Amino acid sequence: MTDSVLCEHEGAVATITLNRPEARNALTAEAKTALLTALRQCGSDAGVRAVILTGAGRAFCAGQDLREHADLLEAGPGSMGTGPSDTVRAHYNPIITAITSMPKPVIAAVNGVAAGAGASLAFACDLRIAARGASLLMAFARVGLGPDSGASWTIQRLAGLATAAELLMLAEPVTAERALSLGLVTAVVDDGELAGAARELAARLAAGPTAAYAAIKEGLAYAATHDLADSLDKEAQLQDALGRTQDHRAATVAFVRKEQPVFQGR
Ligand code: T3D
Repeated sequence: MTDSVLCEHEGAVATITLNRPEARNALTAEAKTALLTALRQCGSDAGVRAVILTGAGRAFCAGQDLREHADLLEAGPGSMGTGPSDTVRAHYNPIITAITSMPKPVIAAVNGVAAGAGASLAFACDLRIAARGASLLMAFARVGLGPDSGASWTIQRLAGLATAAELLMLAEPVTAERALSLGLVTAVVDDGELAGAARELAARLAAGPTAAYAAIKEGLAYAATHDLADSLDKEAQLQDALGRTQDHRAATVAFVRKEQPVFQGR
């Protein structure tokens, strides 16, 4: 792991920290590659059952590193074998897919401003806890861009089409409290309590039925783009697989015995 992205493990919880606080954790090519590596490692590590994504210092993530981007624009297409906007396909899309397809819960602990693709990262996570002083800024239009990293898909599903158009076109900061009222974040806590609240939630999820959480993610993503008949069939497939898990059997036996279930994540 590089310094620009840290990954720490505590029990079954992994915390990925974007770590360029001097640049509000803006994403360089190197940081995006490191983030993708960390996400994929967490995804494939059976010992990790919940992931926290957060930022070092005052910001969650300021999105694309505009200094690096300006250099690429200045150098012109082909300067690095790619055009400047190839980063969407090369980096952002795989990062978002790594989060949404990860078979375990991913929590964004939004510790400060989340701007542009930085906000998109948070929206791609399963749950978002924001510090009261945090804000969301759909900054794309401020630099003459449209949404990327899934924001056109996620915002309207979280908060509706009208809100998505407003946030993307006006590109004004959204306070944590407004984000909560819009459904863009799951909870808001006092700034000093964010890390603890995220750890507590992640520990709870890490002690839960991991395969069921993976099925919840898969089922919700499927239903977002399919009709009811297809979604019913998908649910049946997922339930069939879950019915054969050790966690389902153990939890059913525990219920009958009036005991608390202990989930092993299998
Ligand atoms: O091809 C493609 O499609 C590319 C993909 C693009 C996807 C995107 O993410 S587009 C959107 C890019 N992000 C932005 O437009 C946000 C730009 N940043 C800001 O608006 C503000 O910095 C913040 C609202 C995020 C934070 O404001 P504040 O007042 O807390 O901090 P600051 O003073 O503006 O910034 C502190 C430092 O971080 C400063 O550096 P300095 O002057 O101290 O050396 C600033 O330049 C740096 N910084 C902040 N954001 C970025 C950044 N450096 C590079 N890239 C950034 N995005």
